[in-house]
Amino acid sequence: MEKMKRIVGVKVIQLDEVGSTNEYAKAIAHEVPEGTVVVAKRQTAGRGRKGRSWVSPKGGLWISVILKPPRVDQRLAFVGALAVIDTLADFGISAGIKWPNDVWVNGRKISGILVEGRAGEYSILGIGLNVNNPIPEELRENATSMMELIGSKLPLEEVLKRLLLHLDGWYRVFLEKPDLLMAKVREGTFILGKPVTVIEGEEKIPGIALDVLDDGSLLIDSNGQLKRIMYGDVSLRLF
Ligand code: BT5
Repeated sequence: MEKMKRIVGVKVIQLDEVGSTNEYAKAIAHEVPEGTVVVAKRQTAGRGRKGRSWVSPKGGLWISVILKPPRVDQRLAFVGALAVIDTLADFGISAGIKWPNDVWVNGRKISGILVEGRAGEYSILGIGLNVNNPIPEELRENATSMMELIGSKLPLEEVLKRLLLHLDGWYRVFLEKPDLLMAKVREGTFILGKPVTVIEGEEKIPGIALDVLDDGSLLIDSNGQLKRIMYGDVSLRLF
């Protein structure tokens, strides 16, 4: 069932259940104004990047924001990540960005972001944030939720409200002062200066993460060679 509500001035379409809020958002993107948000209590086919799945039972925040910037820009993922970090801070949780699209707390993932779009038409900023939802056994080692960190259930609508306010702020920064957005990303990225392995396509590249460049790419020093990674998966190496 679809309900429409305004939260902090934002048009929010609320669904009880959907396959993926990103898919739903894409289907209606042409008919709704920029900034419209789709939120579902539960996703049955939540998606991550590269066809991976995103576990989305009741209790979490699963949202997609329909945006219409001049072009599809992967840096929109940072708008999502910084808004999630600020939202977590509002509830006393300190979090960092794991390039390119995750938010982590104490070595575990609390939020994942998926940007998809069609050039010249729309961009969908999908955000999954574990709030009160249970974390399945197989993800426990690497994933956490706000409830687990705080020790009690959180008011989901209040978390959504905070997230929407921060998204509005960071989206404006992205449009008007992208340099400031990227400076904040660098500040919030905890892998910088650390040994990492980057998986880019079929390739596994070991190196030291040096910087996030203004275009959003990751600069690493791989055995003395500088490499710019546009899109990939990063894991921290212990040695
Ligand atoms: C992501 O992909 O992290 C992007 C996730 C985006 C989810 C949102 S929810 C609203 C919107 N609608 C959608 O259908 N998607 C977006 P990736 O970097 O590929 O990470 C996926 C991996 O994260 C999986 O392979 C699991 O290992 C792990 N994972 C799955 N569900 C998780 C969860 N709830 N919490 C933490 N980790 C999870």
